[in-house]
Amino acid sequence: MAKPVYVINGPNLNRLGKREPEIYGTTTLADVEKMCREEAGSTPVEFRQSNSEAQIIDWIHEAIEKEAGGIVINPAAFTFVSIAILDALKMFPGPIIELHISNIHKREAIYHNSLVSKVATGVMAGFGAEGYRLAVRAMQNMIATGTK
Ligand code: CA2
Repeated sequence: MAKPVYVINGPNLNRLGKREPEIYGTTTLADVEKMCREEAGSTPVEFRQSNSEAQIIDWIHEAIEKEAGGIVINPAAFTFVSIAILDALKMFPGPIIELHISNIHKREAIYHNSLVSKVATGVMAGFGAEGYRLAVRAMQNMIATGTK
């Protein structure tokens, strides 16, 4: 059995497709989960969302314990403020993809300084919800090639 890929989503992303479609599109998080599972094929996907920083940290610890193949994470607003999430990700030995639906660099300055980028293997932003499909594909390639 292939090692699972964790896809972890941060605060407010449960509202995806329901608010601010001009920035985040009309795809819902349930649609995103389906896309990730389709793209992953036989690779198991642990798809999670929480508005709580503590819960996200616990899931990163779970990914470490379960020896996950990789983590795709959209930490949403925690990206820019959470040293605790950064510290948890530092403990994960495999590849990490930081993903944002919008192009954070084109937005206001508060969205420019990602803490998570300091530990991510790769960073993706601005591909809309489709970015998740691309991220799962990229993650499978990282796992297959041993990229960290
Ligand atoms: O573009 C992204 O994926 C973000 O991580 C989304 C975060 C924002 O703080 C980051 O800078 C970029 C905000 C998530 C808000 O989620 C919503 C979902 C649906 C409707 C409105 C907000």
